[in-house]
Amino acid sequence: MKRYLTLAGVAALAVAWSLTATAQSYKPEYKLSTVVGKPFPWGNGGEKWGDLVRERTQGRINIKMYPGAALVAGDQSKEFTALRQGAIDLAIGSTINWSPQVKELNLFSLPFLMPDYKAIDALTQGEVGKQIFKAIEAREVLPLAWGENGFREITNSKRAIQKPEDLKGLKIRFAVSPIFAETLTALGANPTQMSWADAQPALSTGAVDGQENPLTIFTVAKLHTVGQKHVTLWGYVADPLIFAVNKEVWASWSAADRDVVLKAAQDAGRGIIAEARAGIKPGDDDKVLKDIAALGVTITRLSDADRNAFRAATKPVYDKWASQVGADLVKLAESSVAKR
Ligand code: X2X
Repeated sequence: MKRYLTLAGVAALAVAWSLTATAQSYKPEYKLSTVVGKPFPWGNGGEKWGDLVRERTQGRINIKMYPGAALVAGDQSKEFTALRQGAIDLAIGSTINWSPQVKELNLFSLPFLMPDYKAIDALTQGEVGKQIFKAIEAREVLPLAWGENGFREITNSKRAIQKPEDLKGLKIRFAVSPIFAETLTALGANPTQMSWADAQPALSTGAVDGQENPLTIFTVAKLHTVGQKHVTLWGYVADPLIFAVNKEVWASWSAADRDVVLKAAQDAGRGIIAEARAGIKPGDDDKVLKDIAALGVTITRLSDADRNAFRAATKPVYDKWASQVGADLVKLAESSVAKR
């Protein structure tokens, strides 16, 4: 008997094929990389992003967070490359960790560029932020939204740091990017690069004397228990976080689902920023500072003159790196900060 398909049969087949295609192009799990998990604000934001996306896509997109930079065996400096190449589907990355691959991200590591939160916002939410996103896209990764790790304060086990001379000879761990080595060297310290995973044991054995990180990292990681008895609020740099997705993964999703992922990133990003800033503003909202002091940790604040001494000592590093980052971008950043 001759077999042929009726029009209705063809249509049914087309629907079946497109369903199969959809099922095949969506993976059962999308891997999200972060350096720290819950209950750091960064990890809370990662979980929130996944939850919002799962909920708003009725489970079509299932994001699982891998903290500890686990998808790159803990080496946070390789996260961006793994995201570009597809070993990582999505990431919330610190500008510091991605700066070896995207040199423009060293902008945020220029010492004393950003004096306050308004300055961070003036950069990330303005024209500078747009140019930074373009620079990331030019490296074939799609940036979606901003978050925040925070102002990085210096801590150590030896003494209170009030002026550059106090840093002399201290072994200080930094995460990634030679700008940190140069800044710390300009201040007389001995910088050592290591991952976050290696930093905590190194602090605890005294292999290094100190480190620099936002206060939310200090409190959640309980750095006072690994000898960090002195915190100086110098706010020399701040690292924003960037929500991003691998380009092929992005292309595999429907337009409606992409929109969900984007909006959820923006929502989770706002949540991280609020959490990263809560309780550490000198003045009315300083609960975290009080909690740290209650642990027996000394908190050192800088006068304008003190801060200017650090700024002057690191000025050559700023100038050198301004040209590496791009003179025009740095000028735009400086004027955005001045106008904030
Ligand atoms: O390693 C660090 O210091 C951390 C957690 O702040 C970053 O990933 C940049």
